[in-house]
Order: sequence, then structure tokens, then C-alpha cells
Amino acid sequence: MNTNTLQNDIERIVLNTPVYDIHTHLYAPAFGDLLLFGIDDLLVYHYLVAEAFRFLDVPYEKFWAMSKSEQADLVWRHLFIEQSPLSESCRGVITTLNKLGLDVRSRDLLTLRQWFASQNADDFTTRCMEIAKVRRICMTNSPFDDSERAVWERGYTHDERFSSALRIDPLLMEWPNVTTQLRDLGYDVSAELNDKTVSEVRRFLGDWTTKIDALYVMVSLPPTFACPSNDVTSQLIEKCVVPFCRERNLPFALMIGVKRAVNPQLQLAGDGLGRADLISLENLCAANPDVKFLTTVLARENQHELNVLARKFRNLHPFGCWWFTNIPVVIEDMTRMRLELLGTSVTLQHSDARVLDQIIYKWDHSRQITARVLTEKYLDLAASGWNVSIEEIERDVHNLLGGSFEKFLAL
Ligand code: RAT
Ligand code: ZN
Repeated sequence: MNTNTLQNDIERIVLNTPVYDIHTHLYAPAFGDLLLFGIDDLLVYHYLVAEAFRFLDVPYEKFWAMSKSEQADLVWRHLFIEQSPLSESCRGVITTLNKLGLDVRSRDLLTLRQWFASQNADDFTTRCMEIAKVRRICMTNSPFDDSERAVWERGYTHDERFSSALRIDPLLMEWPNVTTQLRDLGYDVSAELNDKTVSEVRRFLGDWTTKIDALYVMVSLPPTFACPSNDVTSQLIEKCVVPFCRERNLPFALMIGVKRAVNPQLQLAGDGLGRADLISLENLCAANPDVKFLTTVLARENQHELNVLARKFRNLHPFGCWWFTNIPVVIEDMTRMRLELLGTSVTLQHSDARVLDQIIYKWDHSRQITARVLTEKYLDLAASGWNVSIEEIERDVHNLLGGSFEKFLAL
């Protein structure tokens, strides 16, 4: 195969292979208003709000008191009209509108609003998934969220486009306050982690895993996360979550490195990051070889260490370029590093989309980088006489875009 043909084939395969989007904040249409889509939600995405505040001169409270479309107007004016939308999140809005076939040249927010208002959630979900070539979306499901829990309790009819993951941040990060809510939900827990409480927390995990048919159990953790330790988060992980995941053969997904509410006035946009000590993850993987850990880390400086850890522990599966690392410069670095250290035994990306339409840009931008890096890697091999077939490239790309994740789940 000559170089140009190989390059074209790799690009075509990477751009067209259906992906499994393994971590998002999207909901199936049956969840009603919890599924966000449309221009206003795209514009008030917290990644953009954080950027807009660098140019806005309104007090925080005044911004939060505005309606969603007033906030969107401000973001549009400051980030798209008064300067060019160069940042990754801004560019994402443009890519999305363009791929939806909308006219971005006119810069006319009103027409865009009218177009989105005429979309139906169910058809629009299918349309966005087709454009982004996403074959399945994993939701983030929290029993601690009243509006979401109401849907599960009323009875949710499975939508084959979506799968579920059990999110337990309040359980691990807000103990003992969360015990009130757990008691309201029917679990006889006390602030003290005695045998009864441990077994009730495990019963809670079991009931909700079954109810939502969770693929994995998930938490986001601060950079200071320490395990094993006497800290209650660690105790809950060691006594409840890890034994539960072992018993049910479910991966435990740890997202490490978020510093919540660095600037609380920015609300959802106010979280930051810190470099973590991955010794805790190493301890967990080493002490529990029969438990599977899915992991993504937020600090750029932790990426190399995570890959090396995954070389040591086959029960560890790195995934995605999370949040602040989901920018082309870092995605490229991480993609190259992962391929060089781990081959195809990783999941290169997840979208983390909060607004349905975002899957279009998140996957488009990432695929371009994956294609570039993979082309380089296959060309290096070809230069040494190793010729890959189309089927082999398709196999590799499928694995990198969700196939390896599914194999990890099935282990
Ligand atoms: O990326 C995000 O949208 C963040 O706000 C978080 O939701 C993060 O991805 C998380 O899952 O904690
Ligand atoms: Zn997330």
C-alpha cells in the first residue's frame, strides 16, 4: 500500500468507525427536560461560562439571575462577536452548528433559536448520534439527584441508544451529611461506619446498580485522595465500594484530580484541578487484582504516570481526555503517549457532553487528532516493512473507540 493510500484509509476509518461514548452527562429522551440540546444550552455550557466571565463586567449574581437566553446572548456577544471564537469550547459550537447544516456565516442567534425550537428530542438524538457516529452513549446516573431519581422510580423504559453508570460522589464525598438522604431512601445507615451501615451502603449500591442496570460505579475525586487511609472516603471505598464491585464484577471508575468550587461564584464553572499522587490508585490496583478500575486523571502532569501504572496492572483501564485535558494540544500528546505505552488497550476518548449536540464537535475534533497520530504510527511500521491490512486498522480503531472498553467490562 502506498503512503497516500494508507493515509486516506486510516483517515476514512477513524472518521467513520462508530464510537461508544463511555462517559457523558446526557440523558435518554425519556428523562424529559434533563436532556439538554439547542443553541442556548450550547452557549451556557459551563466551559463557555468560565471563559465568558473573563470578558464580562457584570457581577456574578446578576448573571445567575438572568434567564438562560439572556445568559446565552451575553456569552455569544462576548465570546463570538467581540472576539473570534478561538478557544476549543467556542470552536466546538461552530463545528456543531456547521455539521448540523446551519448557517454560521450570518451569526444570527434568533434564526438558530427558531431552528432548534422545531427539533424533537427523540429524532434529534438519533440525528446527532448519526452525525457524530456514536453507537451508544453512557449516561451518568445519580440516585442522589431528585429529578433524575423520580424518572427511575416511575419506571424508565430502556432506550437501546443509551447505557447507564452509577454515580456516587455524594456517598463518598459528603459523608456523614449524605446519611440523611440514604435514610430517606430507606437505608438504615448511621454516621459511624459500623457493620450495619457498611451492609446497608452495599445494599444501596446493589439496589441502584440493578435498578439502572449500571455498567460501572463511578466517582470524581480530589487530587488529595488518599487510599488506604482512615479518611471516610477511603474507608467507604475499601469497605463498601470495592467489595461490592468485586462481588458484582463491575468496574469502579475513578476520575481523579478535580478541586471542586475553587471559585464558588462561578457555580458549575468554578471547579479547578490539581496534580494527584497516583500512589492511591496503585495501592487499589495492587491490593485488588480481581477488581477492575477505569480511570481518567485531570492533570496533564499525571498522564504519563497513569499509563505506566496501566502497564503494571491489567485491572486498570485508562479512558478519555477529561475536561481540561480535552483540548487538541493535550489530546494529541495523550493519544500518542497512550499508543506508545499501551497500544490499543485503552479508550482514547469520551465526550463528557452535557448538551446532546456537543457529541458532534467533541468526536469530530478528537477523531481528527486520532487519525493524525495513528497515521504516523502505521507509517512508522510500514517504513520497517510491516504492512497492515484494512481489516487490521478497522479492528484497532474499533478497540480504541470503545471496543477495548467492552472487552474490559466483559473480563
Ligand atoms: O466535564 C464536566 O462537565 C465536568 O463538569 C464534570 O462533570 C466532570 O466531567 C465529572 O464528571 O465530574
Ligand atoms: Zn463528567
